[in-house]
Amino acid sequence: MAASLPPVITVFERSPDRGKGLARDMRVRWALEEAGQPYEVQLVSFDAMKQPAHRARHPFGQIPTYEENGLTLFESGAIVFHLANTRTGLLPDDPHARARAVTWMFAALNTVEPPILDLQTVKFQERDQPWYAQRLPMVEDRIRGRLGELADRLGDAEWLDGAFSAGDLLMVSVLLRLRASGLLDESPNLAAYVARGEGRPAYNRAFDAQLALFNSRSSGGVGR
Ligand code: GTB
Repeated sequence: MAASLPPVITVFERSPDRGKGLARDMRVRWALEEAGQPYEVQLVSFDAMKQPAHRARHPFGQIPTYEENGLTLFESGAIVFHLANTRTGLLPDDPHARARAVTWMFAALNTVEPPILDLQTVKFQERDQPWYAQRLPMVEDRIRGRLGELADRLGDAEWLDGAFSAGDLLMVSVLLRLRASGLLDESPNLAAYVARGEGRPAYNRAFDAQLALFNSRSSGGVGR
């Protein structure tokens, strides 16, 4: 039987986050590492992302995408879900525990990430608007509300529902985007939860791979 080729993911040719691991290929890389699945990367420029060849993979002209054995996927959450369903180590076997872990995947992407994305929009695209100073604290307070609820549920548990799962992988990935804002540090148990995620060997392999890529594409590379 012919050996199957490793999956290929698309990533920024030169990530605008300068290797901080904030682009959404990082969560896919992390899931691949948790599953022990070797993979290859295909670099795409901002220009190439909008060309028909890439839009055939991704209708919205973005990264990441995932290709394996004739299957093409986009949306980081769907890719992580596919990996969780086809490999071990990302979802529990017990059907109820599995359904709850999937619920946390959705919660990360549908309930926790949207206000965090609003904050990015305010900070990076709306700074020159006359209403910026009013809008910023409103968005920050919405995030505080969500983080408070999440912190209450997590309590002093290690992970959201028993053993580490793809739900934690996505939740930690989403929360990491808040680090620069200081909001995460207002909830010490969430900050510790994120640090636990970042401490996982699979996270570190994924982080180092994307950083090495960024440094190899840049003059005067950066560190962690
Ligand atoms: N919902 C999709 C998913 O989860 O896969 C969203 C995909 C997405 O937003 N992709 C972004 C992209 O391709 C990269 S990750 N953008 C190019 C475009 O739309 O033209 C978002 C991102 C970008 C930059 C930083 N950063 O510089 O810190 C962080 C995250």
